Amino acid sequence: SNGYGLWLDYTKIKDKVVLEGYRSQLQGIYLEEGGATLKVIGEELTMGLGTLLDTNLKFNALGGDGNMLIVSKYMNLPKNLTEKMEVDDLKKEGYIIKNVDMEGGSHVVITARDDIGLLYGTFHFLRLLQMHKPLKNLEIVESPKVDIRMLNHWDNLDRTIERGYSGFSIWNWQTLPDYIDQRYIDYARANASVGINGTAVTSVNANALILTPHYLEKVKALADVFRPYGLKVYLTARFSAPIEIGGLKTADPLDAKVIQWWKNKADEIYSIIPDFGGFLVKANSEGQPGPQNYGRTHLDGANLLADALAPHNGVVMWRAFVYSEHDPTDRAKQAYNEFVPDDGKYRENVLIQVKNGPIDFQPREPFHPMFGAMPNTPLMMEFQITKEYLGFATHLVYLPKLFEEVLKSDTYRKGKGSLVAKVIDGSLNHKKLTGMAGVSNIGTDFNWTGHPFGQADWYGFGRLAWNPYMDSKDIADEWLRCTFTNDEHFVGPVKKMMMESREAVVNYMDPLGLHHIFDTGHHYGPGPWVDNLSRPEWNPVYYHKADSLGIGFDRTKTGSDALFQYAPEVQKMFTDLETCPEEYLLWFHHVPWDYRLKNGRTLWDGLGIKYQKGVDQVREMIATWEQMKPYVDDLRYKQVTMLLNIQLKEAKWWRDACMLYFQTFSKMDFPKEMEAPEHALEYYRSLQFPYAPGIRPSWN
Ligand code: BDP
Repeated sequence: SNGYGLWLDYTKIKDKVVLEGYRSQLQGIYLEEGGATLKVIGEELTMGLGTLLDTNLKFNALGGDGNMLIVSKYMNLPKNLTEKMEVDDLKKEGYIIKNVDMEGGSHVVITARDDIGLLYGTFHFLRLLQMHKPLKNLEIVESPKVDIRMLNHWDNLDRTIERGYSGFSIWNWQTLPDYIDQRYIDYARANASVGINGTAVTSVNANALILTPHYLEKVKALADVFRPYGLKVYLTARFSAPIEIGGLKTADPLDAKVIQWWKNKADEIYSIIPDFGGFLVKANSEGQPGPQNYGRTHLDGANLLADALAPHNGVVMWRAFVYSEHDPTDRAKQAYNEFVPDDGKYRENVLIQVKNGPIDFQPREPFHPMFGAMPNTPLMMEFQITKEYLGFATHLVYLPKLFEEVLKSDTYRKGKGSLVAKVIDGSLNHKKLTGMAGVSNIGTDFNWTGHPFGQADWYGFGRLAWNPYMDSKDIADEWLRCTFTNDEHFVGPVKKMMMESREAVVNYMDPLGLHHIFDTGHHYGPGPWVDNLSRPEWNPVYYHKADSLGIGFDRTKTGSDALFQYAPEVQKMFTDLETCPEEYLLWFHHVPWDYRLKNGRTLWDGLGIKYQKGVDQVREMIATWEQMKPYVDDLRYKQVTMLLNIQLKEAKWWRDACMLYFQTFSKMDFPKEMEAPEHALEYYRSLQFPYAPGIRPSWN
């Protein structure tokens, strides 16, 4: 295997007992007839079962002899089957997989209300086989907990990808619409296999050209490929498009001509792509145009686009990632201040898309205070699957662990148990519209994601968007078995390595609540010393605030009081040093260098010990991987080995650069647990990147 096949790279089951069991259970297939999605199901079963069981499958009519796999919508199943099934809980896109015994045989039935449900059920069923699960006593009832489960591609029209580390954009705008790259199909299939049902194909730093007829024809071609897989297309809408491609003098959201322009544009798009999903918008953020350019608000802007899309059932995903250099308060507070006062005033088809934390996809952030604070507005989650601040596609960091931590955080907005997951699935405030987005890590690299383990982040994002209560460990288990092998000698240790990898990166980059101490522009290596960028809140020194007294950002009442934006229980927990988890210590507090941590050591020692621990954890990962050679193909074995060695080198780089720099303030000796740095601080400060992918020109 070379990695292109992802977790869907079916291979013949080697375990004889398992294989024979499956063969006798699956003597034939009944697949309902129908349109494009049913055809896709047939292909997937032919290829999947054909390969896994190494047989030519027989598609039969219902009612013959033998044990069958029956794939059919509920309404089309014969009564003697449906009477044995309970479908009340089955929602749109959901499915049931169940054993039903009848005269003639013992069958496995996959049923659903719609074709896409059948497709999702089919993928689930194939996963059971890939994982060697028994096909007896199946009683699987699955419905998605979140409506919109989508990828956000930060892909530019010239095929570069902002924060993309796996090659160039897979969308070839030059050869579209006439040339359909096989990748588009494989992409749709992979997404469907984990329940992803939407994709915004263009960057949030948008180019208005995508909304011109020339490009819309190309987008239509993609939408046509994706449709059978249940994947809807969304586009990013540049707020100034009415000026740039519409010839208007203004983009003021209250201007009648502008209102008409967006309405016409929406009508035009839907005439080309009837099931178009809607717009994703970054406005008045980091130089992007928006309603505030005209003295209007985010509310005005979002509702303008919502009204244009509403007749076609389209949605607006308006991003909350806004912060202004003119606002002297803490950057972490700004999104909440902008949006929360307008809770309940947004149109019904608007979702506010909120990053998981209040700053920007750091290795660890507390959950965003907007979650739970807007009970009358749908808030959707934005995770970043591409690892802008977690070592790009070079470091092995299993992200679903991070996602899970956020989703299981308690907002306390309606008392204990008001988890972020409940905000996202809408259950906390009975939301009608729900969503989760992940900034894609996919590119033209042969294996899609650069690092072979980056595939697990795509996979895991999809699984969590389907069910935000899933355990990241179970997801790792699934992914490993489907992608590599079921051999327990492999699955056990590698799963452990994945589960620990997130804490490792926090330890060697940003321990104890440190954040945003990355070097300028590329955000790859350490740059805690950077203080020369034009906007204060782009500089690492703004975030760590190290001085002779101590380190950390005081976000309590004595500081920026960002804590005020959380529910009282959360405020209290983070404010009190006794109860503030040490993971968030320097996020919320400026603490003296000789402050005593829970283990009795000084903060300074604790910092050094954490950095060292991160390095040691990567060493352990390498030791684990070395044992895995017998279970993995040579190619991926070598790739991961090389990448882990880079990760070790860079973990040390982070440790040494940060500790040497912070030492200029603490003036204390390194703790005895810490290995001595290999170079002097000046060396680390002088390191330059000749080339780092994914940066926009003149970006911070
Ligand atoms: C930051 C990235 C920047 C994005 C921005 C965003 O550095 O490239 O444009 O987020 O989310 O993480 O809009």
